[in-house]
Amino acid sequence: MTRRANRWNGGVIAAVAFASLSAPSAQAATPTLPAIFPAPTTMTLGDGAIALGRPVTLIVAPGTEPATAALVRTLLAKAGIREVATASRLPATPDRPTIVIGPDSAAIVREALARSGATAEDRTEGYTLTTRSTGAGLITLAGHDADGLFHAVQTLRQLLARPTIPALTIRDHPAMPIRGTIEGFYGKPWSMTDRTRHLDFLGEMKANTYVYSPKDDPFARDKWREAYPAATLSELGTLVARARANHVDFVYAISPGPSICFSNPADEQALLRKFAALRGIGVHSFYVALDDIEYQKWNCDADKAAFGPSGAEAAGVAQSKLLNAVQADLLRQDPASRPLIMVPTEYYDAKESPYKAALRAHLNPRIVVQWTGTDVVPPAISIPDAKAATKAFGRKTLLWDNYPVNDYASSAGRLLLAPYAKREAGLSSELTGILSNPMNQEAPSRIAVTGVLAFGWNDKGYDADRTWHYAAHDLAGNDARATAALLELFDTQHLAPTFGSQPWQEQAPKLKALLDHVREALANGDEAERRAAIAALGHKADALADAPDTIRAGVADPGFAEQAAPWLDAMQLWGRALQQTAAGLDAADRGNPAATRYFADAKRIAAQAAAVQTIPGATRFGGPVKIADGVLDTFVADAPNLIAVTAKP
Ligand code: 14T
Repeated sequence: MTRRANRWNGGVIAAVAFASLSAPSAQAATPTLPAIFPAPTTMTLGDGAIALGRPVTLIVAPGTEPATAALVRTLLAKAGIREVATASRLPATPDRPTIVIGPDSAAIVREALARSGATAEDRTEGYTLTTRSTGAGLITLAGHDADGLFHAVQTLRQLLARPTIPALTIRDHPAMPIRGTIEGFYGKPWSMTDRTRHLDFLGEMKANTYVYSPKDDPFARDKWREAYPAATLSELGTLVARARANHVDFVYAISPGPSICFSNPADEQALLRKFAALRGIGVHSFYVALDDIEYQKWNCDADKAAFGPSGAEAAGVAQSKLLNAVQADLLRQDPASRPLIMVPTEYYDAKESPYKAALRAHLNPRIVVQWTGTDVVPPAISIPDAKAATKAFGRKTLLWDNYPVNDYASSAGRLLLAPYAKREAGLSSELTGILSNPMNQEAPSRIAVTGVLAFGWNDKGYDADRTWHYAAHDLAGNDARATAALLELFDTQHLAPTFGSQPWQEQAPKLKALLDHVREALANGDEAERRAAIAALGHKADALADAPDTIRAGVADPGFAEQAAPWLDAMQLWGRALQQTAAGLDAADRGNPAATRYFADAKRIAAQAAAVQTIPGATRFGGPVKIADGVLDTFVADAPNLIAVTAKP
């Protein structure tokens, strides 16, 4: 018998004993519907299951990208399947589990689908994955296109984490055509290592877009006319290849707004020259960002002569002219190129305005327009909000979702680790897609971004909490203890601020419920209730104090512990402060005057905890790290006043 971490299923992570992988013990376990993230469009359970861990046969249909076939082999090896034979024909009854992969146009794939009673999925990026348990088992991955087949393999990757694959049929395709991230924040850009890991993560999550737009790359904004140094260009080229390997479209964004002279042909040429250099390293998709610029004043006198007096409407006309020229050039260079994407200067609302009317009237309808929802960091996004944006911008928009970005003043000292929530199911019919603007910290960003990508893939089947748990589990390398420790941390970083005073996600809901219960028991409970509440508080304090070490040891990705280091340090100290607080309450409740000393220790450790600083330069606004602020700090401060310290005779 081997012990393995079970998959996440329905809200409980448990280490469950399974029969050895090498024994064909499919009959032993009752097949259950797997949890796959992003949730597939449809998934139905059949009869029986296929036991893996023994030699399999792999049939790669003509038309399969060699890299996709190689990925299947890698995943099988990782799942402990050491022997993989190849074949080019389907056996009448397979004596080994047989895996067929390929485009759904290939005859052998069609034959395999038919044997399983399944049909091909005909949507862009779609696939069918069907397994049947007859004989030794048949697993078919049929891609509608190369991207769809790659996505099918990502689903297989999640299925291979189980000891047996149940008989099932998945037909799947994305609800939104564009899903991904825009590295669009202020402050320290991601490192090339961060980006490489992120592109691999996007591939695993069936995303298809990464926009390169760090505000602090001088060659993309202030010095936009200047060529990249050769070394930087070559590093970007490596990223572009990594994106392609992950079936992710690498989009290069330029921000000429701070200095461009719209009527100067030399500036238009400079922009096209910059794009041409990036085309030289394999970039085929481009973006012009016009956010956070002064659009009421021209940058040159010539623009006044060309477009009239400066103002929002004239800016809309001038921007449209530039963007239309860029779009025309893209098609000239590459007729198969993706549409140009832009973010307008008025990206933060869907209100009718002279600027938006100018864009509507002049901007080539092929060009994709982004907006952020209302107020830059919106408290929620509804279908009517998106409809208003469609109307204002004259086309379906691509949402720029400013979550979990933490580059603004009210996010200082925070990681944003709450589930991705408050986006209305059904937005897929009103948006062309969603790009998440992540945090300066790449690895912690994946918690929220997993939610964004799962929502973009299947907004109607999206479950914020379950996806959040999956993200924790995945980051923890499927380790149950590390997952639980991560969830403790996430609860202390649950608050999501807006630009206003009202956060859109509350702080530390789980810890708050427990602390409220302790307050309640102290105020109104009998002795047994007080003791039980104080004991629960002690356990919670232990969990908080222990989580950082568990995370440092248990989360496989070194980027996470590095980037979250100050939060882990501060959390450990806050956990210890709460341990002393619990000891103080317990002592006081038993009439032990040592309570005073415990409370004093708690206060001292809390002061140390509150002094932990963010890594200098890691974010635009730094400062003290916040841990469950407004919940944990207030409780530690209040605790000595909740109970009298008197010696029992
Ligand atoms: F273009 C956009 F959609 C956008 O959101 N632009 C910036 C973005 O780079 C930044 O990461 C994000 C969050 O701070 O908000 C925008 O930047 C702002 C917006 C403001 F209203 C920065 C300061 C502001 F006052």
